[in-house]
Amino acid sequence: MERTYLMVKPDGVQRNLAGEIISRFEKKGFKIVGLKMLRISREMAEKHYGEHAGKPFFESLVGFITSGPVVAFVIEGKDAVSAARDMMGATNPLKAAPGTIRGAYGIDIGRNIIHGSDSLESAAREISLFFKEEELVEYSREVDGWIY
Ligand code: 3AN
Repeated sequence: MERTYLMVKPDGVQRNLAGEIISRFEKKGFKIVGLKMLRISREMAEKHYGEHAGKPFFESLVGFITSGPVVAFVIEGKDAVSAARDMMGATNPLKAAPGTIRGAYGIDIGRNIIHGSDSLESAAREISLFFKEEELVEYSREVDGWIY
């Protein structure tokens, strides 16, 4: 079982898409093990997007992600990291397949609605950046192991 870090970005919250997005992961069968709304500080944003430091869009990326509240959540399940990336769609929403989250709801690469960790290593790093250990819950569901 894997865990991955997901975040409805400020544009998704502004557009009232948070519930819809969380719902897609619930309906797919992933288990939500952490969930909160927060306003990201500049310091956290620079850590989170560290790999993009120096790129031409870095300042606008940090400015955007700190511009309003986000909804951060952690899901758990089989191949969670890559499955969530597939459900999100390509970085550029205009290139994202229509059934994906970005393909369904976005147009602009700078406002692409959702973030999801791109590897198991990033997932571990991002989960610990945004969630304290005690904010993540362990629980079992009746359906664990046999239904999605
Ligand atoms: P993804 O979010 O699909 O993992 P990354 O990690 O390559 O994509 O980029 C992180 C974020 O940086 C993207 N979600 C997007 O908002 C922004 N971004 C990436 N490439 C560009 C670009 N060429 N112009 C503007 N923003 C970009």
